Amino acid sequence: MTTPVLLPLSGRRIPPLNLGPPSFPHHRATLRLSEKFILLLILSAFITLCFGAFFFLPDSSKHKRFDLGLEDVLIPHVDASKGAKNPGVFLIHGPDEHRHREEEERLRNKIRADHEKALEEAKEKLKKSREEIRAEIQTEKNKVVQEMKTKEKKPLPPVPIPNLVGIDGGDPEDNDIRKKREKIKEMMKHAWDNYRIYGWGHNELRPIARKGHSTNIFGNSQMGATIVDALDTLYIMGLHDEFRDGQKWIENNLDFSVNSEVSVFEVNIRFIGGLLAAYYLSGEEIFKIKAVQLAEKLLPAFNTPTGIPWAMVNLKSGVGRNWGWASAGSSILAEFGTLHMEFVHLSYLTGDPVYYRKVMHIRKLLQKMDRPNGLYPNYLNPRTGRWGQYHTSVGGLGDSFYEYLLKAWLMSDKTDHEARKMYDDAIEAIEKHLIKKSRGGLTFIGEWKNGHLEKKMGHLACFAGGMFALGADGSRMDRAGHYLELGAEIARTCHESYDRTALKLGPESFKFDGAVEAVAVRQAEKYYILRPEVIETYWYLWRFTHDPRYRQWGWEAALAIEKYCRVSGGFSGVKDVYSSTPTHDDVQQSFFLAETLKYLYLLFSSDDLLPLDHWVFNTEAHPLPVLHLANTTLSGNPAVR
Ligand code: DMJ
Repeated sequence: MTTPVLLPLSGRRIPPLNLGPPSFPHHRATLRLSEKFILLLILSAFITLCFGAFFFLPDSSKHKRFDLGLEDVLIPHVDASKGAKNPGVFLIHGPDEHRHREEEERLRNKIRADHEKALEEAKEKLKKSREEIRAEIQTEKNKVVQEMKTKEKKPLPPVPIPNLVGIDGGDPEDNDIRKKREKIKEMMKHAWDNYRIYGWGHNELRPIARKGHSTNIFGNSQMGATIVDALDTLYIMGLHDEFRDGQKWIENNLDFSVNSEVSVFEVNIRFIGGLLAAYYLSGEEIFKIKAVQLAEKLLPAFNTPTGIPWAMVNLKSGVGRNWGWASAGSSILAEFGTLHMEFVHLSYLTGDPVYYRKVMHIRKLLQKMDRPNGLYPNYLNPRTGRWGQYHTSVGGLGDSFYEYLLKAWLMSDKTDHEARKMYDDAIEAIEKHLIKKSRGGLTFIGEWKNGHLEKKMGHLACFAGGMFALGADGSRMDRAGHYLELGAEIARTCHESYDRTALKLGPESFKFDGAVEAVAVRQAEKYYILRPEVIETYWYLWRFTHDPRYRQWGWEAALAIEKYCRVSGGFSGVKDVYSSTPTHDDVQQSFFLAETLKYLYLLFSSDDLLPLDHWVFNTEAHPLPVLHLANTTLSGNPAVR
């Protein structure tokens, strides 16, 4: 800073602080010091301005404002069609003019006093030596660090812990089934041990290169995604040493104050979901604390004109943005619509309604919007609150939004009727417009794009078989039988998509076009990346029907994974399921441990392990307890017992 600085209040020109030449060791301190000084001056100017402006404001703006809070939660900030509004604010009018005058006078005096104090402080600062000022800055810094630490350590309020039923065991009676279950556990050990050796602390593993791996959903961070994602699977399999190893890493290394831009959705389903599930299963407080710390870091993503969150957020700066590829700068339905379960639990565990309010706000906004043919488009612009491209799918971009409507209802002990209604309405529209039967008699879920139905179904959409079965009970006009049947038909179609390949593993996406049925056509759609959705559907169908075909189909998939995806350094996806000599993609996805192996293990367990009337699985297969609020107990947590 070499030019003189103007002090706005007095008009006096004062020289800049002379802190010596900006030689290297002092340079940063010099800059910071000058910045601080300027900050003080700006503050003085700001106070002066406010002081002056106060007298020029119209009378009504000086009246006191009251925010109803709750209204703000229940009604969107911006209604795309009607413009901005803020129903949570009202003014006090009335005869008590005198009282208002006194109040104004009091405020004026306060502003005057603050202003003078700030000036005094600025003058005092100018009298101090460089060392003194530096020491003060250091003290302030230490104070902030200390405050942050205290905040991190602050214990969360004790809340009644839901009755936790069936968190271990599940030994099947049948010997053959028990052996299969053991085999799945061994596969988990292989995946975990290799990650432990070659990828520890990285997000994922490259099992062939034998090193860590990551993708843009985790930004440039090394947040141990596989550890967090795998914890609850380790726990239910009884792999307690491995679980404790993971816990130790989390205690000592998992840090969210990183300058990294992450996917809000992925971090929510894998990290927050994983940490919450680990907390409920083990009762270890650290998981809850980490989940809450991380959730706080995600909150700035909701600072958009509509309250619909950005797809990505920088964990350090809080700056958010959307994926460059998303239609018209939109946020994605399956991303902003897949936060509900975790956020409700966060509010439940912290006693802080902020999380609940964020997701309810999204729900209310969606309820108000027009839906073409009753379908939810996949893209919604967070600035304007308008839909982007009219593309609807139950697979990628849409999938877990529908799943979370149903699961919000289940998780609330079936009391969240609003969520159930939204689910029922959505499913009716989906059935009417997207679900068709192929010539060969296979039921499939197509995608609505550019005004017509694309007869293509993604591997991701195969989860819907399980969803239909899970939602059968409680369906409108008691159509439980119909939805169970629909679920079974989707399971059959998805099984066909596996069975019609050389490797007996399903492609990423398959078509129904003329003679082509349940087969991928484009080379780019022939890969299998260890995804869980088909096995997930087998498991739900197994739980609801006990039809042995689901265990048989699940076992076929497990054997194919073992044969074609297992390598000495872990498990890898394959690039072409139609080629009998597979090429590996060299990625062991974290969801392979969180979901694929967990669903397989549950498929070969008895139903008393994580029973579905007590647990609801988030979209990454992390079990969260149903909040039977009438039936909770403060000592229900195994850690407290
Ligand atoms: C998982 O991360 C979740 O299941 C998500 O909902 C979508 N797909 C992947 C696994 O395929």
